[in-house]
Amino acid sequence: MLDEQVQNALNAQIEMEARSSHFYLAMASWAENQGLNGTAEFLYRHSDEERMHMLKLIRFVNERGGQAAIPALDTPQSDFDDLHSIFSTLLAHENKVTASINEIVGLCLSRRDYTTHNFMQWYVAEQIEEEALARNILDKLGLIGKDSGGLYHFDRDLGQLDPEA
Ligand code: OFO
Repeated sequence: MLDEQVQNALNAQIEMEARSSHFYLAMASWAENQGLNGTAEFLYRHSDEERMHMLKLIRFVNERGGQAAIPALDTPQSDFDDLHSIFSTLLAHENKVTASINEIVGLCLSRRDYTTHNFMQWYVAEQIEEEALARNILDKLGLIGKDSGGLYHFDRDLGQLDPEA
């Protein structure tokens, strides 16, 4: 049986992953409406990936004899100034997700739930990738500045980038 505190923390994480998916969906839609089709593709895939993170948690909670809670979601921010604001918002959001995952890992140790601790290692590794990717994209945007040719190539390249890679 899943420890109640651990279950509550995992259910809060399910909500966080669902909000990530919803948030990146709003960003993808904004990018598509700006004609930034490569960025939109990348963000649509990123949104799908977050849904997969949520699903993985739901299934784990249920498999361990707990009850996964499916959350209601608020309307996410849907208007952005530019790509820099999109990706800095995304990085700030991922930093919060990392902090939340670290809290769960700490809780698992204090509750001696080594099974969930082991399961959460996948998320720990995933957050390293997600933060590095967002930082890398922001660095590229910084190099491009206001150069529209650079932006064209950036958008095209991002469309081919796998957020999972
Ligand atoms: Fe699920 O990693 Fe981002 O939020």
